Amino acid sequence: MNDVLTIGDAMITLDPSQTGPMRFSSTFHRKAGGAEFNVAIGCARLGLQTGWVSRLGNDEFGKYIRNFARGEGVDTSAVKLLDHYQTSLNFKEIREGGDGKTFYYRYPSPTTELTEKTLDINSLRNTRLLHITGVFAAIDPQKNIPLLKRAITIAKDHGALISFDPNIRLKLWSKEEAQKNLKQLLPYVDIMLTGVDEADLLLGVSQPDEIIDACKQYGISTIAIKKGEEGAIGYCGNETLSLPPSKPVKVVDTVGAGDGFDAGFIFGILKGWGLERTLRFANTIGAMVVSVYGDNEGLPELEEVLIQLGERVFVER
Ligand code: KDG
Repeated sequence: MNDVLTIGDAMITLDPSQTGPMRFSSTFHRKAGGAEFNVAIGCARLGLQTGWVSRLGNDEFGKYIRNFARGEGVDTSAVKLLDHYQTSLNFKEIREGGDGKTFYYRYPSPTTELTEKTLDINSLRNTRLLHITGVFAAIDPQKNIPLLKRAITIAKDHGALISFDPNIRLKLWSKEEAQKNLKQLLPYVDIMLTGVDEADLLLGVSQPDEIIDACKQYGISTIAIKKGEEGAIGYCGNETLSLPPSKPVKVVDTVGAGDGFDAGFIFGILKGWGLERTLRFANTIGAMVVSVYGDNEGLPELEEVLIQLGERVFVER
């Protein structure tokens, strides 16, 4: 039985060795990334039993990504490496201050071969929570929206919670396409994890109370609004909570912060923590991720978060 299962694409991420426009970056570090993949890594590092469903190319990069996930303790039994596909690539641009841009080389994605028929039913029946995002949906909405609905239905029928991060990437689809497709998933969602901009793109509202009301109309009972360096807002059981920013950190690379927040929030929910502790924990992880280069290198282990929160003392070993 997994605590968390997620479905999605992953890519070789090429991180520039200097900041500034990507066209002037002549050397890159080979890493791995992908929104759902990052959440899987984040959950596993915190100690959750985590599974990831995906398809990669049967090439050196596909092997690297699968082995990386395995090395982090992620269950990759539902990850298959396919001949005739190349593992996707993502070149990153990082500006001074940490903001990034992505340049995808991901069509056709090996996840083209992930269909309703090839879904791993067993893992969907055996997870406490299924995490889905708009990135996988955007890669092939016609196929992936019905696939996600089917996955959600199986997982929910077996008692799983559904967490959802809209993760709207306008390089993958238009706002209208994202709205039309992602709104179909919302009635199944238990936990919404969204940034303000994404909520605006998806729901057409940007004030926290409007976002909460719009989510409630879909029956979503737990909501986290990620506001980056401005903190976060949470809603659960009729309680709304506004959390100030966590301790300031030096921001070097913002990519993956939202995924780190998601992993932390999922951890708190599965541990049965209250809203405030869950939100603070998630927010702290988001801040830890932006202080490290890479999409998932800054995702902490549980003890590191507790030290950061001042709940445990750092002992040099
Ligand atoms: O959330 C971060 C991810 O988006 C990044 O690791 C890779 O751009 C990416 C994607 O589309 O998943």
